[in-house]
Amino acid sequence: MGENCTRRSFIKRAGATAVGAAMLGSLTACGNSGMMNLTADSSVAENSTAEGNEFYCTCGWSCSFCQYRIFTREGNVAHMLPKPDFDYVTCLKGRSRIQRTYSDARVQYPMKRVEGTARGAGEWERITWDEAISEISKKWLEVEEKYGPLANSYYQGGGGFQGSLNGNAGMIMRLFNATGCTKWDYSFDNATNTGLTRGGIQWFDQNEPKDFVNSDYILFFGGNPINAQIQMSKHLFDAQEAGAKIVVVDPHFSPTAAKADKWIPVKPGCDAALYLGIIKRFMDEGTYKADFVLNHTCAPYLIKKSDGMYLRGGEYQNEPLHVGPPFWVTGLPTEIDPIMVWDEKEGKPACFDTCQNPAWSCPDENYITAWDMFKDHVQEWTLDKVMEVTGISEEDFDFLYNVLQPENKVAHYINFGTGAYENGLQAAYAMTAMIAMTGNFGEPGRSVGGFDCMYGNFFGHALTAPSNGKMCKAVTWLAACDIVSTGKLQGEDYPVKTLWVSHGGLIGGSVNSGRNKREMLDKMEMIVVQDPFLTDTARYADYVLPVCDMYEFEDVIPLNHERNVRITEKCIEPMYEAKTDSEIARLFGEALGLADAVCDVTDDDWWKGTFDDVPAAVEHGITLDTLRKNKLMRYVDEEPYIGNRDYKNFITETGRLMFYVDNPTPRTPSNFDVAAVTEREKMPTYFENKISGENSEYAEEFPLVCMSWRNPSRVHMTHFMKDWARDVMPTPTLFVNPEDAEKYGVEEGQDLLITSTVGQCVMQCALHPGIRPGSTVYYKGYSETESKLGSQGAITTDYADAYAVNCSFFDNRIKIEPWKN
Ligand SMILES: Nc1nc2c(c(=O)[nH]1)N[C@H]1C(S)=C(S)[C@@H](COP(=O)(O)OP(=O)(O)OC[C@H]3O[C@@H](n4cnc5c(=O)[nH]c(N)nc54)[C@H](O)[C@@H]3O)O[C@H]1N2
Ligand SMILES: Nc1nc2c(c(=O)[nH]1)N[C@H]1C(S)=C(S)[C@@H](COP(=O)(O)OP(=O)(O)OC[C@H]3O[C@@H](n4cnc5c(=O)[nH]c(N)nc54)[C@H](O)[C@@H]3O)O[C@H]1N2
Ligand code: SF4
Ligand SMILES: [Mo]
Repeated sequence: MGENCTRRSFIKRAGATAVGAAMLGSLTACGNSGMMNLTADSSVAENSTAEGNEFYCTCGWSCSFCQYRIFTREGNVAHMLPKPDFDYVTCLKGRSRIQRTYSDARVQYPMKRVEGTARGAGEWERITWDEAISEISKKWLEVEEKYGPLANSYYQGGGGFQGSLNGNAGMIMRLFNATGCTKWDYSFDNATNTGLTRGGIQWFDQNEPKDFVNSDYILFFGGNPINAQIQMSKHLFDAQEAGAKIVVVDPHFSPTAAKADKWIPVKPGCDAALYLGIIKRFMDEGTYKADFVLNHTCAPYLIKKSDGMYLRGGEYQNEPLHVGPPFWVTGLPTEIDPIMVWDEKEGKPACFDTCQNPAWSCPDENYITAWDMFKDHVQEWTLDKVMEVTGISEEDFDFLYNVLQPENKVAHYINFGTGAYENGLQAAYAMTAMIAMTGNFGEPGRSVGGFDCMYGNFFGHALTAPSNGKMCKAVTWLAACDIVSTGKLQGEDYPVKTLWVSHGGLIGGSVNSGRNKREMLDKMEMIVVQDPFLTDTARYADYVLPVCDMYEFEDVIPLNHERNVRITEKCIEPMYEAKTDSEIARLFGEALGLADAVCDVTDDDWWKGTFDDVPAAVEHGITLDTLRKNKLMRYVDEEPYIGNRDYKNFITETGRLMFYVDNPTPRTPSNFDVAAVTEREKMPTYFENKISGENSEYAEEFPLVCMSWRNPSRVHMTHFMKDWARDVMPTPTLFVNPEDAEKYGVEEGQDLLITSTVGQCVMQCALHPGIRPGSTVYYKGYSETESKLGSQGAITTDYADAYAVNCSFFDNRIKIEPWKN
């Protein structure tokens, strides 16, 4: 298939503007063999009928959900500016969406792999929508008939569009739920959340970033907002100007550490040990906030020494169930079997929620309080041991301990960096326990939270439940290869034969792409990818369906971080033959015989369900119509919003923070050995990571720990085509400390052959003294088409923790050598 610059005639007309000129500059060079597509038919967009020339669009990627003013000319997007009353400026990534939209990487028509050619070979046949729908549905139904509904499977990522109707939790989920197919749980971004949730912190009930100005310290754990939430970081600088100190705990001198007042370097994957050491110090010196610990944590709860379970009212005194806190997910009332505490005055166990005099310690030798249990547990974390395991200096340890003192107003900002290891859940669980010592939240300047663009959707998604009552069955993608080879997970049948992907790319977005291709994708009887662009994953499909991108449809995007909802307006007609995800869901709903279950919901129903069911929306008059008028609306009155006031929002059974959990459960079932690691789960525990750990069995052969940073010029894999953002950093790069470069005989600018425990790729060497010696960092987001050999997705392990079941992207080791092509 030949290459061509698809937008030639549009550019000619727009050429008078600076935008047009810049486009021309980069597009004349267009010619990346990986981005071959069918011959373009540019007349479609040029005959566009969209009216007017100024719109508001929300960049619904997983970084900041910025809302922008978009200018169109003759039905094409010509320019993008900040919204007049908006705090932020446009970012280069968002701005280059204009070029991306018109790039030749756009999927223009439904396409089918040419029969007899290999997957990924790039030979496509153009088919009509009718043909695509009928062939795909026919195969889907045949497979379902022969092997049952779970034989069809659906994968979606986390980085794609997050709109309510057309995003990954929109109509498309209603369709797949209605089929009752297997749904792959992408299994990233989960360890931190699972650890915080186990401890009881609702990550996303945080103070708005605007409130940073009220803090004495803003403390970053595994977060790099200068790359990853660039728009939010404005509030950091405002706070710094107002006198707040920024403190960053990070193995590397990251771009955020570079802007900080204090950088605390630690060894990778050791944070849990650091936090346990700080907890011990709080306990040793009695500086914890005692009334908070006693009344808002599990400290006084009684554990039976006989079996390690909590003593409960039902067992102890036939106590009827008590009213518990409303269930945080649904808001519905709960009933609980109350945990007992030791009533100091009465000298016997009493229910935690009625006892006025709970004791810190229990004199009855049958029981031990969670406080005493945890105190024993952390004793091993002496300063010397913490320094040895984490590499922190005594001075930095003291500094952190002093910063965390309850009298300081601290904003704890927790992101994903500590979570991308086997022990990532424990890092977050330990962090919860550390914060439990100070109760430092719920007021201006005091908060716990982090990046939550995608995960704090205040709408819920009521209409993803189809009328036929069916639901997908979620299983972890990390088990996909094993499931396909055995047909089973934990004894249950998953005879998976087909795969459908939307809103994500498992090649590159997930781990160990080499194995996934060989053992999963290559075994599929049909792969369908629904994406606006010909991504690595789309190129590996049998059918590719063209989807509308931002600018081409109307939708609504909530930004929990700032407690508001934004509209994104349709400003051009769908490009080529692209359809919106909701339209595609309805078309396949009909073709799969599920019209009654899927298509009975109109767009109007969707919006009604979205807003009318959410009290905060009703209270604030938010409907699609008011949003069309106002463009952005807040759904809380308070500004800045302060999370978890009065400590009412801890999301555990008893509404208290927990550092002892008697029945820890894995986040989701997997093929990892749960029984082997159960004991360590009850209390926050440090264990060494299997791969990146210093004493790892892999350390000798693969001496360098390898992890990724968010790419300042890309959002995940969305800029592999020629656009302005890609021009900034066009080459996959590995940052290496100069000491290591010398040790391993590599040089600046050299192509490096990188070999990990599972695969290989080539990246260019860049020397960076800010990278911790013994480890390396790459900017993620490069596609296979941009790599000289292999790809970044091929070098990450699919080994993970049995409880977190979360991609250990950073729990990785490599060896490097100059690449001889
Ligand atoms: N090595 C390494 N790998 C990582 C990570 C890491 O730190 N290191 N981080 C992981 C994390 S946290 C994440 S969230 C993932 C992200 O991984 P993915 O979720 O796979 O992210 P993307 O590659 O951005 O895929 C999103 C896709 O959705 C498409 N898309 C955009 N808008 C629409 C739309 O409206 N409809 C449809 N159907 N498609 C649309 C885009 O073109 C793109 O192909 O990457 C993970 N992978
Ligand atoms: N430009 C851009 N922005 C994005 C995205 C993107 O693709 N591009 N993706 C979005 C998505 S989906 C996500 S999930 C977020 C992720 O946002 P972040 O979690 O902020 O980003 P990361 O780069 O994954 O890692 C954060 C930091 O953790 C550090 N780190 C690594 N190991 C450790 C450790 O053991 N201990 C500690 N304390 N720190 C460690 C890293 O050095 C890095 O500085 O970014 C979002 N924003
Ligand atoms: S790429 Fe991210 S930071 Fe840039 S405009 Fe889009 S949402 Fe905002
Ligand atoms: Mo993510």
